[in-house]
Amino acid sequence: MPFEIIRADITKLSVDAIVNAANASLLGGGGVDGAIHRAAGPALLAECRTLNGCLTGEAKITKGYQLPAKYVIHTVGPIWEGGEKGEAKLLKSCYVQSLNLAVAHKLESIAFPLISSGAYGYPKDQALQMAITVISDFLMHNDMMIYLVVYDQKAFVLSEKLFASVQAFIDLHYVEEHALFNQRRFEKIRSCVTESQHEYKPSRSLDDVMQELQETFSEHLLRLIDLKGKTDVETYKRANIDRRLFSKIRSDKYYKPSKNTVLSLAIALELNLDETKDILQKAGYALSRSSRFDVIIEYFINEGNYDIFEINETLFAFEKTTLGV
Ligand code: AR6
Repeated sequence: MPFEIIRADITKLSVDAIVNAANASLLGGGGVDGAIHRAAGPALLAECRTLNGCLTGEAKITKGYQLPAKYVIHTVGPIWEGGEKGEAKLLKSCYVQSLNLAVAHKLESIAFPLISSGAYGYPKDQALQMAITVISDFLMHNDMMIYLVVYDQKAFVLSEKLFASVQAFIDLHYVEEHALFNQRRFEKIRSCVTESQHEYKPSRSLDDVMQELQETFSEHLLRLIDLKGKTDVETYKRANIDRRLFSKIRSDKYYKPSKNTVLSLAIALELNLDETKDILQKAGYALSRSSRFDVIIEYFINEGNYDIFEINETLFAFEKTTLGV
């Protein structure tokens, strides 16, 4: 199941569990901890008192009380002391232990704040990278809807290098639309002229063409999955889409997916630009140079970078929206 980065107040989310970036006493504090206790009401503190605190890197679960979330998973992140004191290992453990608790309680959805990135001073870009890495590894072997909640504007920092190259690609391609339109028109006219000068020689048999024409999006996708030697599970996980959505596509030959779903699957199958355009066309869509979203996808395909979580990090930074789900 998928992973989404969202900008929200975690106390407002209707998920099975929200994660609290707590301190070792588990008796409340500032930041997200304070906000969760305020929203949950005093019964949360009463239950926390029975837990005897929590060690750094570990996690404990309580009910959600007045929160829309059913549970709160309290975890204690490391205090940043320069990075040489095992902070990364401890931060990783916070995510892993919280996710393990969620599995043990058979939870289907969970929302994390960026643990340690506030009062505890962990550099936000590294905290974000850690969250993304652990969550994406986990999702390769587990089914859960996971939200990573980014609260303040500054929390979201793409690596400068990636940001600069995506920005350069957008600048080059996005603004070129007008010139491109004229160029396309010119090419179309030219190809009409050339075609009329040549005898039409079909390169494929009529049967082949009919076969291709009749292939629906669903059939095309299933054929590509086989062709690329992937499994269904691998495909929908890499696409960051829900297993149930994938089953619908598989069982309904005429399923009409959203453009977002098609692009997610194209990334999962590591399709090149032409193959991506083909599969989009099967579902009635096209890549547009006047959509920044599409230009960013094109950038990653050109780079041969099919890491959906890195793509989503970038889409979120530029467009406040992501692939999959
Ligand atoms: N929803 C989502 N994220 C939030 C919210 C919210 N309502 N409020 C803050 N954040 P912090 P820490 C973000 O300081 O660094 C407490 O006093 C915030 O922008 O809450 O792990 C505890 O009791 C930041 O990115 O937690 C501990 O003593 C992230 O949540 C100590 O702070 C974490 O910031 C823990 O420090």
